[in-house]
Amino acid sequence: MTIIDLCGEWKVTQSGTSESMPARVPGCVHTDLLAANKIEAPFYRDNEAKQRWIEKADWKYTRAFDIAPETLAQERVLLRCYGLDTLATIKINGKKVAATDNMFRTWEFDVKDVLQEGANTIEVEFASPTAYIQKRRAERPPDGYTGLNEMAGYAWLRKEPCSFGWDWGPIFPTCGIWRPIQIVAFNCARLADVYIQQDHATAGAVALDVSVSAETVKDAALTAVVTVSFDGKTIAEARLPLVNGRATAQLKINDPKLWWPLNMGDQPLYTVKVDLLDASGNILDSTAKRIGLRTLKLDRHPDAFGESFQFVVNDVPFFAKGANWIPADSFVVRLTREDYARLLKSAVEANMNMLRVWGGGIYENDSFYDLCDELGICIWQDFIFSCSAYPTFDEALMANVRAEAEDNVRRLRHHPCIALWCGNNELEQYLVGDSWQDGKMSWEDYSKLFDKLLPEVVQALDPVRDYWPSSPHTPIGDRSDYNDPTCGDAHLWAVWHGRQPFEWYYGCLHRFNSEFGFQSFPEPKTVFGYTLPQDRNITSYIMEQHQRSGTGNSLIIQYMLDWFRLPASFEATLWLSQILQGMAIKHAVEHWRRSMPRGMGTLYWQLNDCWPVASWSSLDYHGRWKALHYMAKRFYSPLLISALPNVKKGVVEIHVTSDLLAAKNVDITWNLTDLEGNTISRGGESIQAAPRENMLVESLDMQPYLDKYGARNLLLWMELRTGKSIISSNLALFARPKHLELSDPGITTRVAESGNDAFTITLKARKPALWVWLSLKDTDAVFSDSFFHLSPGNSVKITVSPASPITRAELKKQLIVASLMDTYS
Ligand code: BMA
Repeated sequence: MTIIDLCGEWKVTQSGTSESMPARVPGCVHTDLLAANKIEAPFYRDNEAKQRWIEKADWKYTRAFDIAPETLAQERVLLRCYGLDTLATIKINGKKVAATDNMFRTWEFDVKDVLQEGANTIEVEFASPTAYIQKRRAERPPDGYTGLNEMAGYAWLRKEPCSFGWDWGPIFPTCGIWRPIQIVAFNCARLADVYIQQDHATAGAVALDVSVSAETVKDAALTAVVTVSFDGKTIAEARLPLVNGRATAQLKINDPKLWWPLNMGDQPLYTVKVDLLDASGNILDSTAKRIGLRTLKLDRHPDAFGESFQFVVNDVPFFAKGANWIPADSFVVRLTREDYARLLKSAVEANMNMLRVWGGGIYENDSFYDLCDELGICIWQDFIFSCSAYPTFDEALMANVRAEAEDNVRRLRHHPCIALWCGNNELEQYLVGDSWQDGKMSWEDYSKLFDKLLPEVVQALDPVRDYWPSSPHTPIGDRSDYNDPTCGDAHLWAVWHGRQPFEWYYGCLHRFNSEFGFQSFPEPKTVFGYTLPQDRNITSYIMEQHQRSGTGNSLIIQYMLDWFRLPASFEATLWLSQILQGMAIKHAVEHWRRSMPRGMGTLYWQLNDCWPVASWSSLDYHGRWKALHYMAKRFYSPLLISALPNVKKGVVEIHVTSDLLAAKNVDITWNLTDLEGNTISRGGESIQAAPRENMLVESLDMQPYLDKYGARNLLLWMELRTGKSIISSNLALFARPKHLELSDPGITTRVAESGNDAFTITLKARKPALWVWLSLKDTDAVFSDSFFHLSPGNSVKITVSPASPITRAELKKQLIVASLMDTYS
């Protein structure tokens, strides 16, 4: 097989003009214009609005390439495009090869007849996606519902929905050859498909069925050689003839090393290689897939609360802890494996074992799923349909979607990380109703796609994986009655969109919370990157341009005033918004972890950002950790100590939640102090934390202390240790922090080098210091902890390896240590 890579240098021209500029493939027109200095940085201030002309134009990509006579002489010669975004017309040597209309498909076209020996040219012209969706809308009015920030009509085009704007994302519907493109030439036959099935029924072994199918150009005797290797060593091999282009190899792996999600075990990966041989033993084609040996199911069975909704890996149910993933850049083409690794490793550091690839973005790149396999992050994978009625009455769209679903299920099904296929995001919630004329889909139209077409594809190509029609979805009773607390998954938005207080979460006992969230601003460093000094007020035009959730900034302030004093400066407002966000999600997650096994998962909205913006993310566009991410690291800890204070009843419950697979002996202590840090009462006990359970360890009678000191003068500090190490710590308040008369905590810091460009920062406080955070003025750094509480007398050691090496003196100069009190003045 000959493969000619067509990636690299191309030229791009705006259609109807003659000036061309250099282009990169894979790439997109916005990044090409940026590289050619034709546009300013798209995310800076309000440049987005000035760049909307780009999406209205058509763009032509061209390049020349050579074809050797022996390539052209092969029996089949194809053009293979792994991703064309989106409305492409392809010509080779001036002759039209094809037109495409789906960015999520892999396209192949026979090009033997249009190619010539020697010099050839290829041209891929992209038509304006926005002109197209406007045209389709006009043909079949009115629209299905679209949110405030999304361009209406995006449901007509199989293109990343959020590129048309979202309530956290800008409008950059770009175009380009966004994944590799190549010429493929072969004789006789090639591999058409390889599907690997695992059977775990026998103890001590895993049986693999490797089904191979070939596409043949002519009759020929073909052989498949299948090898399984682990750690570079071949551990199983089979060699078998293909009959009618098919063969299934059966291999056995003894003493299998099982794949586990994060914190449950390791992530061993096996490689399954398939070679296709002709009668003389020549290799015609080969492929390799990395697999993990595990079973991973969504378990739904009737139980005391209704119907369970829990993921079960290797027969062990586990609490899913994580967040929702959106495209990590408005220009997804510039994401590298390193970018994915940085974000996914941050997810791991925050103890996340599951992410939901949300249906308004893209089916992610292979490297994303490879990394999740390696890191033990399970993936809830939505098909890419979100927040709109879809015109499923359009036969051509349905055929297009079927091909897209088949491509992506085939591409991704070998990944051990994938836990679930889900039909769509939030369509059942409010988009299905009487008719298209109401801006909604009928249930009949909805069912065609989400109850029939997509589950059919999953059943045919990946039958062992579960399919879930929508998120959220309720499987019992009236399905339009979403967010049923007894079954299914829930998107709980009364906090934030519904303006309910954080305590609202305590009334929710859903089975699986796949979305809930609260916004914050990014940190000053990030905000300074998209603003000028005169923009630095949260009500400025530019700050509001970088806020897409309606009146989001005023909502942040509304909640802030419920909890905190009005911050004294712009920067303090940014930081305090992060603390507020962290608290909202901490309330929710700790409550739902305590509710296990009734509730078996929390995926907060949202992990990451696609540009610098005020949003629900815990990692900003640059991957900088917001307060929420540090708090997630603590509230997602496998062993968690948490408190549930009830001032009205005069009690506080102390809980220990364990996600561990085995019982663990732990020591827990609590220390009730006044605001000066003087101990009023303390206690502790040693317990055995039951595996995968929540335990109410203690109900402390607080009435005497509330009577004597008042709710505004009490702090309850809790710690959970195994041996000498503190595994989890927490603080309970009995009044809103704004009402606490805190004193200056008098924090002191000591900085020591700890080798390999890392430092240890020792912090001490004279008085209780709440939400102590660290940052470096000009250098990026993730600290071992931040946004924690410091009790007097205790010293806390924080480690840090700045992103770019700096000296101790430089670190000391840049180091900012602050706490709640610093937002007051
Ligand atoms: C959800 C998501 C997104 C949205 C988020 C915040 O429901 O599915 O569509 O961005 O809420 O509003």
